[in-house]
Amino acid sequence: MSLTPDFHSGINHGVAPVTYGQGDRPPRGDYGSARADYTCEQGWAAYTEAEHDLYRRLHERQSAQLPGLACEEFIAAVGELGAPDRIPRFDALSERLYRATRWEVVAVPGLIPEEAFFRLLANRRFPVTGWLRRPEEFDYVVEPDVFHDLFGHVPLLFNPVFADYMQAYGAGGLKASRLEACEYLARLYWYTVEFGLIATPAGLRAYGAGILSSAGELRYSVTSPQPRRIGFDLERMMRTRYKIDTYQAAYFVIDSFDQLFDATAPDFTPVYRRVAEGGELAPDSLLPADRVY
Ligand code: HBI
Ligand code: FE
Repeated sequence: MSLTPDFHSGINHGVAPVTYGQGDRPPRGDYGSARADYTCEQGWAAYTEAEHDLYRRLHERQSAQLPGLACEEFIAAVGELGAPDRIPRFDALSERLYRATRWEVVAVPGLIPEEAFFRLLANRRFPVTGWLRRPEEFDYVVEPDVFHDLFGHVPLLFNPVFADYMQAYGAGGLKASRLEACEYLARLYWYTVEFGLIATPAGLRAYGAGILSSAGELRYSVTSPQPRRIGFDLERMMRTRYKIDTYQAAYFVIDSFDQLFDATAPDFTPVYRRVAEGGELAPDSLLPADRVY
């Protein structure tokens, strides 16, 4: 896969999410030390001063560009990660997070199989990769590292409605893995949790972790005239393929986190059937029914 750094979002999941580990790159991280549920120790003492400093510089660069681009709920919660100059200890962070929404952060060696991932989310345990990108990956890293998972994903887990959506997504995933609908859920995850936008009275704002942890895609997703921005439509998103190594061609816009949570209420079996019948859509497709921003 040719990786041209100037056109990358700050993160993508490198391996095609559904065919976990079969991507053209071997999984990165020490999976030998992981438990049966794929969790492992964070190994906080092993981080070097250079790694803490790289984390500090990543945190500083992203924090500077949040106003006017990140949603208010994210900005209000990002401070919960703790001191911005050192990689947080997951156990201390989990104590704060558990008090807020009964979630905890658990260390994993990197990307884990869908079933294990869904099961952790269904149990309100968010998997955070232990390793940090290398200095030469400052602007772009293929796999999710500790900065993407912590800075991108954890702050919104302090938001009660979003926290419930994440658990509902995990619970739905456990059912989907029996229905072979993992690809549809992976797309839903991608266009919401990773690259979602939310409409606010002040304009569109980012809430997706892949955007919020990206040096360039945060501004691009909210302000560039190039990508499509389409109103949230569950089946439309489940039909739409996504690109994993460039900025997104389309972003989907929710009206509220309640809308996201409410969408997980119905039984997805008929949804999956209609998605299968509807057929796949290219990332840059446009349908007559699309609510375009
Ligand atoms: N594993 N550690 C980790 N983090 C993820 O975000 C992740 C994963 N495995 C699979 C996956 N995401 C996606 O396929 C989800 O859509 C299931
Ligand atoms: Fe992610």
